[in-house]
Amino acid sequence: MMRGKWMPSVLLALLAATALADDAIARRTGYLEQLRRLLPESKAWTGWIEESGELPPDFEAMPASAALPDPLERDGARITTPEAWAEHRETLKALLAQWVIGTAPPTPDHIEAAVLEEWREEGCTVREVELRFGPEHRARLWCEVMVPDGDGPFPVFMTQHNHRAWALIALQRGYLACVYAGADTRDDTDTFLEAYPGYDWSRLTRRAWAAGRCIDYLETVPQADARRVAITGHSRNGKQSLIASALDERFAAVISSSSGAGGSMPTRLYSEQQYGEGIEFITRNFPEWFHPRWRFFVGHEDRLPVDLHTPVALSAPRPCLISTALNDNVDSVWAGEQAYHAVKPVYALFGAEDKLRILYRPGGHETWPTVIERYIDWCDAQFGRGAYAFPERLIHPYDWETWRARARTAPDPAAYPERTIDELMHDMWAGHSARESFPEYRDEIRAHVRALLGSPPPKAANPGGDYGKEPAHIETLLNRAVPGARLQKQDLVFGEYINADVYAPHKLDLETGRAPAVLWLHPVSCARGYVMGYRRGEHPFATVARAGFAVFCYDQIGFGRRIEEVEGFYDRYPDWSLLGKMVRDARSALDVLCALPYVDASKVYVVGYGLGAMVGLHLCALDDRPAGLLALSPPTPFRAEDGLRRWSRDWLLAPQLGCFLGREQRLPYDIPSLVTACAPKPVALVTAQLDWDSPPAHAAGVLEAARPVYALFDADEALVHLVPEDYNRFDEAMQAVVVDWLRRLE
Ligand code: GTR
Repeated sequence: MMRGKWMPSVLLALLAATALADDAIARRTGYLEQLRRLLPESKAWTGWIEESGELPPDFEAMPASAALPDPLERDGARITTPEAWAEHRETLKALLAQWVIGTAPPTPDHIEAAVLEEWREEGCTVREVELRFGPEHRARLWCEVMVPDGDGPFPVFMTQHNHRAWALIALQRGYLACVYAGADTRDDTDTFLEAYPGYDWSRLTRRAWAAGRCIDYLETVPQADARRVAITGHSRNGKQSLIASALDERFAAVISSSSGAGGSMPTRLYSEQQYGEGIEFITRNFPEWFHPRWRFFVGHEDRLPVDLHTPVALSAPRPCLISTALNDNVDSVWAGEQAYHAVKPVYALFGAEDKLRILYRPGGHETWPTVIERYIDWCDAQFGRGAYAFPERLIHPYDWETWRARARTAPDPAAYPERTIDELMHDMWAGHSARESFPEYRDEIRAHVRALLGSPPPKAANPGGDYGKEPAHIETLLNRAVPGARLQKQDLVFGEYINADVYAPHKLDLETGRAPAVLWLHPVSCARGYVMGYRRGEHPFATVARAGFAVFCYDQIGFGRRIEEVEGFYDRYPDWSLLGKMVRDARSALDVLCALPYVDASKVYVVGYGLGAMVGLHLCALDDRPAGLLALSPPTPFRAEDGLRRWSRDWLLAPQLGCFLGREQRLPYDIPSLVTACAPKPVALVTAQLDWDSPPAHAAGVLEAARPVYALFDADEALVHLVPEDYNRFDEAMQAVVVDWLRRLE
C-alpha cells in the first residue's frame, strides 16, 4: 500500500523537476539567441559555443545585485575571522576561475632550470634561464634574472618581458629583478596548453601562473629572498599580475598598474554604460585573455557571482597598490574607489588597512620612470627597506557619516508624511488639478527639490567667454582635439570657469544660422568626461550634431578635465550637494547656449545618460528653458529597492537624500514628480530591455504615474517610453533612437 502511494508522488516530483529543468533550458537557449542577435560577431566565441555546447547560465535563478558583491559575505552571514576568510577565499577563487579566468593546474612538483647564458654587467650578474615543468616537463618558460653583487638575499621585483626597463630601475634600487616570457613580446605559455590539456585557463591566467613558476625557481636561488617577491605589470599585464597574486599567496606584494577591465575595475561599475571597456569589448578584441564564459554576462553584469574586485580581495592582507592615472581611459577613478571601499573590510579583518592603497598619477594610460620609482618605493615600504609615505588619497567623497556630522543643515524625514508614489502624486496633484494651478504645483515640487539639493552658495551670471579655454594638450589628452568630419567646434568658457565645446554641423553659419540645440549630459565617465573612453562607431554628441543640432558638451564635476574638482567638495560646501552643483552648471550652460547667435533658443533639448539623466531630470524640473528631455537609463524611483542608496550614500551625489534611507516613503518628491514638473513638454525615457540599472518596468511606472498631469494638458503623447532590444550602451543603434526622437520633435 505504501508503495502504491509513494510511486505516484515520486513520479510527480520527477515530472515537475523535469518540467522545471526544461524551462531553465528554454530560458538559457533564449539568452543565447538574444546575445547572438545583439552582440557584434566574435568568431572565437561562436567557435567555443559550438564546440562546447555551453549555454549561458540561468540568470533568472541567480541573485541580482547592482552593488558590488561583498567579499566578506557568505550565505547571507558576514565573515568575521581570518580563519573563516581563509576558507571562503577558496570559494571565491573557484568562482573566479569558473566565470572569468578558467582553472589553472596545481603547482608542479619538480621544476628543472637550465642556465642558457650568464654574463657580468656593472655591479650585477645577468642570467637567462629556461624552466621546464609539468607532465614530462613539457611546459617551458624563459626568464631573465638580474642579481646585484653581494650576498643577499635580495627582495625580488618580478615583471613581464615587455617591462624589462622597469626591472632595470628595480635592479638599480637593489632588487633582484626577474622578467619572464609571459607578455605579448615574448610568451612561452602556449607550451602549457600542450603539457596540461585538461585545463580551461585563459591566456592571462596562464601568464599569471607562469609568474608562480618563477618563484618556484627563485626559491632555489640563494641570493633571492623568495619571501619578499613583488609582482607588477601594466594594463593587460596589470591584470595578470593581480591574477598571479590571487592564485599564489607566495607573492608578498602586488602592484596593479592601470589594469582596467578584467583587472581592478569591477564590471558592474566600469562598462559601456560608464563609457568604459565592458565585457563585450574586451572579450571580442582579446578573446583569449579571459574565459569565454564571461561573455555570457553582457547585459547581465549584475548576476556575476564574483566581480573584478575579487582578485584584490584575494590578495588581502598582502600589500596591494592600485596605480592609475586620473585620465586613464582604461580605468575609472570612481569605479576604482568603489572597489577599494568594497575590499577594504577584508584588509581590516587582518588589521592591514594600510596595505591597500590607490596611487594616482596625472595624465593618461602611459607610465614613466617617476611612476616606477614610486612602485619601488611601495615595495621598499612594504619590505621594511624605507619609510616611504603612501597616504590614502580618495577623490570622490564617500563617507556619509562624516558628511552628516559636518553639515549644518540636513532634512528631517519626520517632517514629511509617509506616502507611496501613488499617494505622493495624488496628494500633491489633488490641490491643483486645473491647468491654471499647474504653476503652483510645479513650484511646490521645485521647492522640495531645491531643499533636498542643499543650500547653494552665491552665484552671479557669466555671459560666457573664451578666457581659460582648454589648451591643446588637454584636448589631446581627453581625445577631443578633432571635431571629426562634417563638424565644426566652438570652444568657450561658462559658469564658474568651466570649459565647453559646442559641436555644430559644418554647414551651419555661425553668424546667421539658427539651429535647434542639445545640451548633452554625459554619464559617469571619469577619464574623458563627455567623450567616450571606449566606443564602437561614432560619439553620440557627434552623431547628434551631424543630424543638424548644435550640441553643447562639457565635463561634469568629477569627470574628465574636472576630475579633481570633486575632491574635498564637501569641505568647501558642506551644506550644498554635488547634484546641486551639477544642476547649477547645467543651468549656467543653458544661459550661454540659449544666447548663442546660431541657436534657436526655443528649441533647446536636454539629452542625458545615466548620471546625466539624473541631472537632466532635476534640471528640467527646475528650469523652464529646455523644450524637451530625453533621459537614457534614467534613475529608478527613489522609493524602489536600492533607488536611493547609490545617489546618496554609496556616492555622495545628494547626501541630503541619504537622510531618507530606510524612510524613502517620506521623500517629498520622487522621479515621477520631476517628470510632471516638465509638463507639458516632451519627455522620453529610454531603457534598453536588458538594462538592469534602470529596468524598463520602473521607467514605465514613472511615466504612468506622471500621465494624469500630462493629461490635463492633453499632452499624453509627449510622454514616451522607448525600449530598444539591447543592453545598456550608447552605440550607434541607440544614438539613432535619440536622433529619431529629436527629429520627430522638430
Ligand atoms: C587595451 C585593452 C585594455 C588594456 C590595454 C593594454 O586595448 O582594452 O584593457 O589591457 O589594451 O594592455 O594596453
